[in-house]
Amino acid sequence: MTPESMAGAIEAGLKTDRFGRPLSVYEQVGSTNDEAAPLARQGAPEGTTVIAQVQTRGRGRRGRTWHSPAGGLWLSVVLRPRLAREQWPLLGLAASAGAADAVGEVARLPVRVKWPNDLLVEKRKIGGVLIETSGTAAIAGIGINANVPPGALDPEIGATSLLAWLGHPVDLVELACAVLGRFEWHYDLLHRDPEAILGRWREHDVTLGRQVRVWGAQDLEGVAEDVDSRGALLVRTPEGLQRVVAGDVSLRTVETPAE
Ligand code: BT5
Repeated sequence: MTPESMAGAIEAGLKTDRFGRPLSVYEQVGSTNDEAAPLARQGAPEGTTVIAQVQTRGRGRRGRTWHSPAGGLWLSVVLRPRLAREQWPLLGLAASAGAADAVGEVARLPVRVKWPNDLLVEKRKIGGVLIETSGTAAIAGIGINANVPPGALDPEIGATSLLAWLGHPVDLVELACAVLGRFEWHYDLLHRDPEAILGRWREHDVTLGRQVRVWGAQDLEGVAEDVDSRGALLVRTPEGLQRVVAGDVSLRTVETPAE
């Protein structure tokens, strides 16, 4: 599908109020977040969206590489949050809950979210969310390994794709419309009732109640008890309850004592 025909089909299928409008679709860019950031600085309206069929310099958090071959859905949305800055981490939870719902709707797969931003099918990563700031705007990047052939992702990273899981491709246009629609819905909910987004996120969550290891900005182990009103993960450790605002989390298998 050419970028022009993809853009036309998405515009025709969108049920959103703002997200996906206006929309640019490219065959290849470095990173869709890098395309969206200057648009935001130039005053692009909330919902402005950039989609690329391939990213050559896709990135994850802390400068990590995000593999973005053909077949995936790589998109960024310009946001102009009307939230206190300390609530901005909730944008990532809204985006991941929306993306998880969208994949569930289109692929009929139960997608789980792992704090802060991983989309998982079973234990494998099928997508991720990267929120960056650009002046007073935020750029929400969402990547989903939709029709990425199994061999196109490095086996080391434990990733999967919808194609590998289902055995057939999904309609990328339908998926893009669903992601933008469900993300907008969650984003609007976040503005109406910030606490409610936590409830929506928890419906998909695999982190809470689990023994976790956190590393990155903080290094600790304990049981993930909850997510607070600013999106931080609360982990019960032998030293007490720790508030984790950023970092990576791995889930430990809980050892049940022998009877
Ligand atoms: C993320 O980072 O999961 C955020 C990914 C966001 C990607 C979107 S695509 C559109 C927009 N434009 C961009 O340039 N980025 C956003 P993080 O939690 O840091 O995870 C990164 C790690 O995931 C890497 O270090 C790899 O281990 C793994 N990884 C890389 N590519 C992957 C892929 N395609 N599928 C699954 N895992 C991957």
